[in-house]
Amino acid sequence: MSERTLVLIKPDAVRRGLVGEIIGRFERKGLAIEALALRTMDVALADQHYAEHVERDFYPPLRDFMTGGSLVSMIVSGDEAITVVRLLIGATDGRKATPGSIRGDLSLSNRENLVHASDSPESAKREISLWFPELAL
Ligand code: 3AN
Repeated sequence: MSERTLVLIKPDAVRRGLVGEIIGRFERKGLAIEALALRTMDVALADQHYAEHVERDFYPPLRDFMTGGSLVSMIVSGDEAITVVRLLIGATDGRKATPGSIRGDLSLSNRENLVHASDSPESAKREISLWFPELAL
């Protein structure tokens, strides 16, 4: 039943000093941190990570934002972790995300929305192998 998911605590969250707040929510839920790194995303990794978005109008500003500062990459695990983490972070647009979720409580933006998390088992597998190739299964 235990699943692994790839979580990024985005540069806006690092700049705002929200890393501990966000990790704390995952820990208090009962999820486990299997791997964690502070790093930056270069353009090549951004193009791979966001492969489904690279042709979209919104991609250049998204890429600039995601490559513009340190972020925290993590593998988070636990029972149904992929779904549970998506529920904890809330809807993509922080203005519409439900209060109680990370974005609903802490973000007022569709782009600067603090956290990324894999949206399916296929995405989790692909993203873990991109960010933590040494830990891919
Ligand atoms: P999530 O992080 O909720 O999985 P994705 O991966 O679909 O959302 O989108 C990643 C980022 O791409 C969003 N945070 C947002 O900045 C941007 N984005 C996605 N879809 C749109 C859209 N339709 N219009 C504008 N920006 C978008």
